[in-house]
Amino acid sequence: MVSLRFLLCFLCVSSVYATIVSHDGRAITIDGHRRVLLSGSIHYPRSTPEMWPDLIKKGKEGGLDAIETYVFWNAHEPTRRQYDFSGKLDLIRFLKTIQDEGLYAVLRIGPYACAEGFPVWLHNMPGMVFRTTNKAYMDEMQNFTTMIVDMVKKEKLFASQGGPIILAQIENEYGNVMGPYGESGKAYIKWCAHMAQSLDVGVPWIMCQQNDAPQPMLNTCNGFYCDNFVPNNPNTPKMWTENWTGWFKQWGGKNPHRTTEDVAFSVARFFQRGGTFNNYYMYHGGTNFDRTAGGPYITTSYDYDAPLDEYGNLSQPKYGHLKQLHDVLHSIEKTLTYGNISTIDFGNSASATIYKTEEGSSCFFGNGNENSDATISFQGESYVVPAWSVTILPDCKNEAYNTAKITTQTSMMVKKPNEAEDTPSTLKWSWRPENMDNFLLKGKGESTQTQLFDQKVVTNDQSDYLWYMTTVKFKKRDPFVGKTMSLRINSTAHVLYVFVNGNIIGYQHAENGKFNYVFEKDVKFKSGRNVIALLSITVGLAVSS
Ligand SMILES: *[C@@H]1O[C@H](CO)[C@@H](O)[C@H](O)[C@H]1NC(C)=O
Ligand SMILES: *[C@@H]1O[C@H](CO)[C@@H](O)[C@H](O)[C@H]1NC(C)=O
Ligand SMILES: *[C@@H]1O[C@H](CO)[C@@H](O)[C@H](O)[C@H]1NC(C)=O
Ligand SMILES: *[C@@H]1O[C@H](CO)[C@@H](O)[C@H](O)[C@H]1NC(C)=O
Ligand SMILES: CC(=O)N[C@H]1CO[C@H](CO)[C@@H](O)[C@@H]1O
Repeated sequence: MVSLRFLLCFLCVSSVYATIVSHDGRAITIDGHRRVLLSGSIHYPRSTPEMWPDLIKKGKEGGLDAIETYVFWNAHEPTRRQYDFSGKLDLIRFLKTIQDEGLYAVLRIGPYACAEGFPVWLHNMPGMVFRTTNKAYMDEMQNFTTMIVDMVKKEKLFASQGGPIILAQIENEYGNVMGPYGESGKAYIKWCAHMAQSLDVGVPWIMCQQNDAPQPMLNTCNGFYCDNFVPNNPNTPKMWTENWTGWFKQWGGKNPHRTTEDVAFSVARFFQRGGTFNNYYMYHGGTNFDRTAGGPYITTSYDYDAPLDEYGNLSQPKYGHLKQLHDVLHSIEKTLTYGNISTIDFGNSASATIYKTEEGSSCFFGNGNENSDATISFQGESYVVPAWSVTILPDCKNEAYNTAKITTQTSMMVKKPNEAEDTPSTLKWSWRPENMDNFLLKGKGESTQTQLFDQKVVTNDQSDYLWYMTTVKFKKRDPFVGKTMSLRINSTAHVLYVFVNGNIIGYQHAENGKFNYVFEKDVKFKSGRNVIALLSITVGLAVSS
C-alpha cells in the first residue's frame, strides 16, 4: 500500500515536469536529446471517443512516437461565438487520451485545414477575404487560435507544461497558394508567425509547405515523397508533416490505394537523406460523420488506405511493414541524429548513406531505379537492393529491413452481400423530411429575391438542398406558347435537378474539379402560369474561398 502510494505520487509529480522541446539543424530535441520521431495523423472528429484509446494504443504498438491532428474550426464554432467541444469534438479529451497512452502530440491548429476547416459564417461575413491581410479574417483567425491555445494551456497540455504536445502548427500549406496573394500573402505569413509566437506556447511552431516561413517557425514538407526537401534554415531539421499513405475517396471513384512498399520506400529514403521527423497522413483516416465530408464529392469513408482502416482494424501488411521500419529506425536513433554522414553514389540511382559515430555505423542502401534491381558491393560483401527500395543495415553489415520485402501477414477485407445471420436481413433506404426549425434562412424558410444567391449564403450550411423557383406567365395568344424553347442554366451546383410545371426535365452534375457548367434543355411552356423549379444540391461543402 505504501509503495503504491509512493508510486502514484511519483507519477503525479513527474507528470507536471516540463519537457523542453527544441531543435537544431539535425532533429527535434526533447530534453536536450535529438530524436527520431514517427508520428501519425488521427483526426478526433473522424472516430468516436470510445475508439480513441484503442486507435492510439495501436499507433503506439505500431511504433509511433506521436499522434498528430488538425483542429476543426467549422466543427467547433458552427455559429459565430457558439462553441461545441462535446463528444467526438472533445479535443481536450483526445489530447489527454494521447497523454495517457504515453505518446506525444502534434497540434495543427491551422485554423485553415484544406477542404474542411472554415465555418460557413466566416465565408458569409461582409468584407471577408480568406488567408490574407484582411482585417476581418485576421481578427477571427486570431480569436479562434488564441481560444484553442488558452484551452490547451489551461489543461497544461503543452510539453512546456508537462503535457504531450511537442509541436504546434499555424496556417497550412499556404506556400502552395500564396503566389496570387502577392505582397499581402507575404505580409500575412509574417503576421501569422508573429501572432503564433506571441501566444507563447513554449514548444516550436511549424509551417508546412512554407519556404519563406520566418524564423523561428520551422518549415516542413508535405507530399508523397519528401526526400529532396531542404529546410529554409540550417537550424531547421528536415521534417515531413504529411506523407500521404493514400488519398481520400470520392463518390464514383475507386478505392485509393498506395502500396505498402511505396510508403515504406518513401519514408526510408527520407531518413536515408537526413530526415528525422515523419508524420503519416493518415495513420487512421476514419469516417466523415454526418455532413462533415469536405467537398465536392468526398465520401463519408475517409479510410485513406491508412495503416489502421476506417473501423480501426490493422490494415495489413501496411501496418506491420511500417512497424518493422519504425523499430529499425528507432534502434539507430543515436547514429541517425548524431552520426557523421557520408554517401557513395553507385550510379543508376543506387547509393549508400553511412551514418557514423564513435560507437559504430548504420547504413542505408537506396535504389531509386524503378525497373532494375541493384547489386551493391560494400566492405567486401555484396547486397541485392530490389528496384525502388531501400535497405537498412543497423550495423552496416546485416540487412535488417528492406522496404520492398514484406514479411508481415496480409489481411484482405472482403465486403460481402448482406447474407450473414447476424446482420439484419432488410437494410432498407428510408427518408425523413429535413428539420426546418433550425433554418437560418433569410425570412421563414422561403424568400423572394430578384436575383440568384449563392447556396452557401442562403442555407448557411444547414442543408445540402436548396430549391430555386420562379414563374413565367404567357398570354394565350403568345407566339411562344407550345413552341420549343431552350432553358439554359449556368450553374455551380454540385448536382442540379430541373423541373418545369412539376415534371423533371433533366439533371446534371459538375464534372470533377469543374465548378461551372451550363445545363441546357428544350422545353415547352403552356399559356398561363409556368413554374420553373431548380433543386440545387451540394455533395460535401468546401469552404475554402
Ligand atoms: C473573441 O471575440 C469575442 C468577441 O466577439 C471576445 O469576447 C473574446 O474575448 C475573443 N476571444 C479571444 C480569445 O480573443
Ligand atoms: C474490426 O473492428 C471491429 C470494430 O472494432 C471489430 O468488431 C471486428 O472484430 C474487427 N475485425 C477484425 C478482423 O479485426
Ligand atoms: C564527426 O567528424 C568530426 C571530424 O572528423 C569528428 O571530430 C567528430 O568526432 C565526428 N563525430 C562523430 C559523432 O563521430
Ligand atoms: C457562367 O457564369 C460564369 C461566372 O458566373 C461565367 O464566367 C461564364 O462565362 C458563364 N458561362 C456561360 C456559358 O454563360
Ligand atoms: C495533391 C497533390 O499535390 N498531389 C501530388 C503530390 O505529389 C505527387 C508526387 O510527387 C503528385 O503526383 C501528386 O499529384
